[in-house]
Parts: sequence; structure tokens; C-alpha cells
Amino acid sequence: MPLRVGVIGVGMIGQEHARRLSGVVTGAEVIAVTDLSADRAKAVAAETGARVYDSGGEVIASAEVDAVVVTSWGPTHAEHVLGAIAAGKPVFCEKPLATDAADCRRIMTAEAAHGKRLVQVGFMRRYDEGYRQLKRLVDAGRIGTPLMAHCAHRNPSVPDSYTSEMAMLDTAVHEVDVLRWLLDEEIVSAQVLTPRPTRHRFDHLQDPQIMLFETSGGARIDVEVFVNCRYGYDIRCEIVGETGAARLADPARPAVRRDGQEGTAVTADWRERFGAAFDAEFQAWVDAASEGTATGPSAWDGYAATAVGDAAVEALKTGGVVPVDMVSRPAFYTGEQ
Ligand code: NAD
Ligand code: ISE
Repeated sequence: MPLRVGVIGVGMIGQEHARRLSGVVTGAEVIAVTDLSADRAKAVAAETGARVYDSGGEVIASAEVDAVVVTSWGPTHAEHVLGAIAAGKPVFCEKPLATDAADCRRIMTAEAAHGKRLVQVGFMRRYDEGYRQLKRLVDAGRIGTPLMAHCAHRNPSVPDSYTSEMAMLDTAVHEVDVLRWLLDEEIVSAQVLTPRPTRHRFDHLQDPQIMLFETSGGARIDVEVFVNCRYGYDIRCEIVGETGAARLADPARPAVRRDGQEGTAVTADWRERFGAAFDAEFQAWVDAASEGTATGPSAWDGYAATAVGDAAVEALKTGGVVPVDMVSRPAFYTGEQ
């Protein structure tokens, strides 16, 4: 029998994940949806054949629902994830796991008390083939001990509602997770530099920003976040080690020669750039949830990302180097990758 999934929040990404679960990955069906917008919930229900529920709590409690996807707004994630754990149901939570580090700790405590993993956090880059190749190469020692990483995260534009803090909390959070994973080290401090801002932004936004992170082993990571770069969605990552350097490949696109020039298309947005990674991420989630558990990015990874985010937001305010305030990794989460 397919895994019966309930989706909480069917806005931009929730709709996509509902379609992915219904039509792309195998072994699952979306049988329940809810959203603060009843019209949106009805539209997604009509498309997927799901039933509309009045609240996230009802989705989680339903005997029809085996597993839960949380794609509502960030501040509501903790409540739903804690609810799913209390019900003993596997839960996929889009990033962030919680906007408050104390809520992340509550989630870890609840999951550990349950006794086996139930939570997967939506850090989809770990399922991107390019990043996976980088990981294999670093783990195999092909570039020696990593010393530095140079990253860029460029979006073509962002709406008025996007704030300077979101450059870290919404955007660079992906680099924080994927670099922790690639280097297998925690991030211990953050600093944010603020270059001359682009004219192509809303006045309240500091864009671009350069984030500097230090890892527990002394490696240095720089991340350029530029969310009004205009030309496309561009994700870069180079890891420099003692004996070599490895660079994330761009997605394969044909090189077109015409009018005396050669050119390759730049991806338009995160949906296109990471579409295959999202599919792989959800197949992994369905496979594990069907066994009543979870794999991949864990509640610990969600907690670490939120703790680093807090330090970087403070660093943006003060201009200084801010240490990351983190508890030690609970034994329950050791050995997770
Ligand atoms: P959105 O505003 O388009 O959609 C969120 C939806 O959740 C809305 O329809 C809203 O009505 C609904 N909602 C909010 N609180 C609710 C609640 N308590 N119960 C039921 N419905 C509720 O936002 P989005 O862009 O789809 O983002 C959703 C989440 O996905 C965010 O946490 C965001 O950070 C994350 N996200 C991740 C990626 C990625 O690359 N992994 C990309 C985009 C968004
Ligand atoms: C968005 O929320 C994402 O998660 C995208 O992956 C990222 O590129 C974008 O900057 C965020 O706003």
C-alpha cells in the first residue's frame, strides 16, 4: 500500500512537493492537505485527489495519514513537527526546522525520546548529483584536507518582503548545511561583510552580502549572497584542499554557437536548478517513511543551521565575528550523515 501523506501548507513549494509526491516519486499518495487559504487547499486537493482538512493538527491526528510534510511558513514548523513526533509519524519539514534554536532542541529531545528518527529536514542540496560528487571526492581524500571553500548563491531578484536577515536565514542556510555536510565539521563563528549595495534592490535590503564562516577544524568558508543579480540563478562552490581543489559543476546545458558567439543557458531559479535533487530527496523520504523512520538531514542538522543563522544575523547587526552558540551533539544523532 502506498504511503498516505498529509501536506500542511500548500503555497509555492508545498504545491510542488504535493505534485512531486503524487506524480513523480513512487510509493506515496497525497491524501490530506491543509492551508490557511481554503481556496489554495481546495485547488491542490482537486489536483491530487486529496481531502481538505481544517488545520495541521487535524492532518497529523488523522488515522488516514501515515506521514506528514510541513511546508507552511517557518515560524509554524516547530508546532507541526512536534505534533508529528508525538503521533509517532515520520515528518518531512522544509527548511528551517524551526526559527528558534530552543524549538529545535525541543524537537531533538522529543525525537530522541521516541527512540528512532522521524524527522527529515528539507536541505535538498545533499541530493544534488553535483554536490554528491564533491562529497565523494572530499571523503576519498582526492584534494587532501579541505582548507577553504568559496561559494556564491545568486538569485535573479527577490520581492519587497525579503529582508536583509533573510540573506542568511532563507538563502545562505543552504550553504551552511551543505558545507557542514561536505566538510563534516561544525561551523563555530560567523561574520558578515556588506559591500556597496546594488541599485537593483528595494531600499531596505543590504544586497549583496559576504558571509565568512570558520569551522571547528579551522577551515574558512566565504559565501557571497547576491539576491538581485538579475542574470539568473547561479550556485557556486569550490573547495580548496592541501593537494587540490574541486569545483561544483554547473548543470549540463548545451553550448550554443551562433552570431559569432558561444553561450550556455544559466538556470532561471531554484526549481529548475534543484528539480532533480528535490525528486531524489522525496524518494528517499518516502522510502524511509514507509519503514516508519527517516534518513538524510536530521533534526540535529536543522538545529545547527538555525544556530549558525542566529550568529550570522547578530554578525550582520554588529559587523563583528560572532561565535555560534550550540549544545553538544546528542548521542542520538552521532553517526548521522
Ligand atoms: P508560501 O508563502 O508560498 O507558502 C506557505 C503556505 O503555508 C501558504 O499558502 C500559507 O497560507 C500556508 N500556511 C502558513 N501557516 C500555515 C499553517 N499554520 N497551517 C496551514 N497552512 C499554513 O511559502 P513557500 O515559499 O512555499 O515556503 C514554505 C517553506 O518552504 C518555507 O519554510 C521556506 O523557507 C521553504 N522553502 C524552501 C525552498 C528550498 O529551496 N528548499 C524553497 C522555497 C521555500
Ligand atoms: C528560497 O527560500 C530557497 O530556499 C532557495 O533555494 C534560495 O535560493 C532562495 O534564495 C530562498 O529565498
